[in-house]
Amino acid sequence: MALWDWLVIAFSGKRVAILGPRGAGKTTMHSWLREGSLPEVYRPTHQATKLGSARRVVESGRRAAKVTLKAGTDVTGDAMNDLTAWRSVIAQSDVTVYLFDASLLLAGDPAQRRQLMRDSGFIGREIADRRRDGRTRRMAFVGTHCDLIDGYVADCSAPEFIALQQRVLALQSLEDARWNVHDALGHDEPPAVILGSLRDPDAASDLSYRVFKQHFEL
Ligand SMILES: Nc1nc2c(ncn2[C@@H]2O[C@H](COP(=O)(O)OP(=O)(O)OP(=O)(O)O)[C@@H](O)[C@H]2O)c(=O)[nH]1
Ligand SMILES: [Mg+2]
Repeated sequence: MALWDWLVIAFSGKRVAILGPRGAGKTTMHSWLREGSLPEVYRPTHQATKLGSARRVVESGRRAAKVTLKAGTDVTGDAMNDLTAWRSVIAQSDVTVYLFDASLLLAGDPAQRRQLMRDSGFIGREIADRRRDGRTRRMAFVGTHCDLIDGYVADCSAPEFIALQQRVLALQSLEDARWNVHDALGHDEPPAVILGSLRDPDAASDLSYRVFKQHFEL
């Protein structure tokens, strides 16, 4: 059964929902943004957890962004059982970040693909239902675990990185998932796909910078 984990944080006054399948890196990213450290071991999130407020500086090389994280909730569970919780997360968020394991998706993992389709369909419907609530919603798909892909280089201006991005963008499942939310969002372009890794602090810092500062300009 599909398990979902949700966390909502307030980012410079914006509320951010971090969603995605099991093991995609939600707790890791949350821990990085809130505490500046990465969990030592993988502990699957089993139940909703309250998150306190925190101040953080997100750094990437010489660049730094100050962020204040307000209190939020880290929710997990079977999509069918946790419907109310994650629905309310989407309803409250300005920015939705959907994490997926890019190495699994690229390897053709059927579970990752199925969940991507199901999740994006659900998110699209939820956003569409709230189109007239006065909030401008934005979304990005963020591929983690790229460090596990053969030949991965972390420098996003390198030809190898750009080639990988093209391979991922060419995946039909990701294309379909982006279109699942495109109409609901009502923007000209379907949501962006941002690739990286949460394997170590440097990688996590770089990826969060590119997602939250460069892309969403939060
Ligand atoms: N190599 C590598 N490992 C990663 C990356 N992102 C996360 N991980 C690892 O993957 C495992 C799962 O990460 P979590 O952040 O706990 O995943 P989650 O999305 O919270 O998963 P659930 O709570 O089960 O839904 C952890 O061991 C992380 O250290 C990545 O980009 N690269
Ligand atoms: Mg988790």
